[in-house]
Amino acid sequence: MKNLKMKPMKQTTTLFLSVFLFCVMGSCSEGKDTGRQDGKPNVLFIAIDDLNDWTGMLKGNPQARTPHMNKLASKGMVFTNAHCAAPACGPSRSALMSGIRPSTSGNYENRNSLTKNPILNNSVLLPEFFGQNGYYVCGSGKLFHGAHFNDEVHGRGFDAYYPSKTKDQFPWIDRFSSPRPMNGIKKGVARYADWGPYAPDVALEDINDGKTAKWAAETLRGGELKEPFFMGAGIFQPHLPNYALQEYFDRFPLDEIEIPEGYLEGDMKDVPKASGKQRHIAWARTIRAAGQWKPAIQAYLASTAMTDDLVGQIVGSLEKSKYADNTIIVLWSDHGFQLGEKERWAKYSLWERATRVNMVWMATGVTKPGSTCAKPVNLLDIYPTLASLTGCKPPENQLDGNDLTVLMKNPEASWDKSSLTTFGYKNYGVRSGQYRYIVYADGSEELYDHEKDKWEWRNLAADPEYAEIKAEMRKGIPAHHEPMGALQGAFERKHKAR
Ligand SMILES: [Ca+2]
Repeated sequence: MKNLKMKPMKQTTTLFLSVFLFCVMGSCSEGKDTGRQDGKPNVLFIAIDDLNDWTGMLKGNPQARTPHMNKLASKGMVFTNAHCAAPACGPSRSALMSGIRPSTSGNYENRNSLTKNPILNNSVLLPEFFGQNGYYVCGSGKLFHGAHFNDEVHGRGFDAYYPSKTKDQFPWIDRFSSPRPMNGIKKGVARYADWGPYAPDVALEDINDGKTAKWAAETLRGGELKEPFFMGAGIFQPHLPNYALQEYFDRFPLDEIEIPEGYLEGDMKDVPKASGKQRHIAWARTIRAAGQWKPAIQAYLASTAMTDDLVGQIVGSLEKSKYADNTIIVLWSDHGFQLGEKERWAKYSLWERATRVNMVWMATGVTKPGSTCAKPVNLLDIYPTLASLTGCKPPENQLDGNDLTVLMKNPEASWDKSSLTTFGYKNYGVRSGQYRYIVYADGSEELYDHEKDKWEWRNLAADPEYAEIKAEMRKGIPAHHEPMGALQGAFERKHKAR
């Protein structure tokens, strides 16, 4: 399937060959000629920010309402044990877009630079990869980490970016139903950790995520894209602040909101102190003390429901377009989020709540509609999998991830890999089919058995009975630990000023 290339030839032969290649690649839809001229499928790449497993397809919270994502899942394939490469926007997206894991690149945290990191800067970033393979590459919204995009990447690899190649859209607009902070918490949480409804006259297309979705939907429906194309659409919600239209808050009445099932009083008693050395956000305590736990959950659910409607706009438009039969869809979120579990209101940890992500694929003729796969996979696998599905040869000696097409064809295929999440230098979380193993830079450990303990309440690491399991899990930890790479300009200046 790899490196299928064609030279120009007479049109009839080209048409015959493109249909033939399309079928060979397993993408032939009932023998229908889709009109493609070079045998390569288009790619629709949908990124969602800070969306944890509170979705219909991952079933992390029965109160979540995501009908459009569920519908996409029913037509494609969901990886139910997928994890991020790093539990923060910057390093997660740098890893996904380069295919290089943080321990290889040294890009561990949001303050790390992408372009000042020679390993990442010299890599072929995913949009560049598609450009080099003859794709028209366009995008909008948050695909890279905002600071990387605005200050560093500047639309690198994109033929077009809406509305600008050099400046990302601001995540929210200043038209609210009441003065900010709308949650009434004036101290103890960052200013952007707010939530509440927009003013009543604000429509979806007025807010920036709505503009991204509208651009993607209209561009697809317009039918004038040069093929093959790679289109990226990045939705910022449900990242904080959780500002959404009132109608989405109304879908989740406050008196029906339940606290997270994964929350346990005293859950931190058997957790090593090293976990607190990672960026620990004490917002959970502040939010609870202010009596705002349930309103904050309501806002996350509301923002997720709004995001889901935007996904519905984009995917619905693709389905109605002429590209419907020859476009691969991958939808992913950059990491999970803890809404009070383990005393955190944040991502930034190596626990399941922060590492588990949504990863949905639809590749006609490859993924079986409504299928799921529980093998441990990673966002790092997206780059090599897209290369495989499109028949484009991946860059040599660059990609750390795995090609998932073997699991797409057979979700029960033999798979001896675990999924690795890195946060900061030498802190690792390894997920297998059954266990999560965490080891921090100081050597302290955690081990959880997901068959008995899906919320990771009972740390088994000190139990000698699990010595062999731990040894097995350690095989998922890389041998090389690249030192922390260069910082972004703003962080560098702050560092020097100290
Ligand atoms: Ca994020």
